[in-house]
Amino acid sequence: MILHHCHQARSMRSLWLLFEINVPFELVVHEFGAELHQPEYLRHSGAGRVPCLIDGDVVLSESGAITEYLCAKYAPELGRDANDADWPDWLQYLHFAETMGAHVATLTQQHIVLFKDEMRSPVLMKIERKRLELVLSVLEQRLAGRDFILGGFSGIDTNIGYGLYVAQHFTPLTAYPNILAYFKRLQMRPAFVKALPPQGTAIIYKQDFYEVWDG
Ligand SMILES: N[C@@H](CCC(=O)N[C@@H](CS)C(=O)NCC(=O)O)C(=O)O
Repeated sequence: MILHHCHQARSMRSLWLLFEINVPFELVVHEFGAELHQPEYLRHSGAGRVPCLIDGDVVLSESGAITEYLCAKYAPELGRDANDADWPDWLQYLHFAETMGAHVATLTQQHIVLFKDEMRSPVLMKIERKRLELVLSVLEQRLAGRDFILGGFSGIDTNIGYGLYVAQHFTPLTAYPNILAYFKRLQMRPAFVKALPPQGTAIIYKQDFYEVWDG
């Protein structure tokens, strides 16, 4: 099995989950940017995105699908199926992770990828931060009285947890006590720590926090 990855990108979800499951795999690390748009890589992931997981003849390049696949095939205890009472919640929150993903991706574009001030939109930055905060308030309610999204650690927590790992760069998580406690719980997991970028490697988030920009 091969995972194509960029440090701090959504592929961190799949890397973290692979470490949780503890199956052998080969990790191929790319630099975030032009390298993903080379013809050789586009053969695997047509839109030039990470993650991309290759398992024999199976090629998947959606982090939610990879979570479903890895849990179903290698770690059913971390997944859910239609026979489980909390399967609807599994589906809802696995996909909800990409609602958060859309906002943090736009904020990443605005604050980091668009490197010249004239390319950026302070209006869009403010709107996307507000929309992210609304998503976080839903998550805050879900986590009231819970340690994890479902009844124990599951694959979903890698998808949601990665969203929080990025979100903390754009809005303070201290406004959400349940989320903060949950995120601290996740950060203590050895598999999460193993999925972090090694010291000295190229990363996307070079600052701890990106303040709303007023132009
Ligand atoms: N919905 C996809 C999104 C994948 C995605 O857009 N990944 C970003 C990194 S976080 C990427 O590869 N961007 C490179 C690019 O757009 O060129 C998923 O959840 O895996």
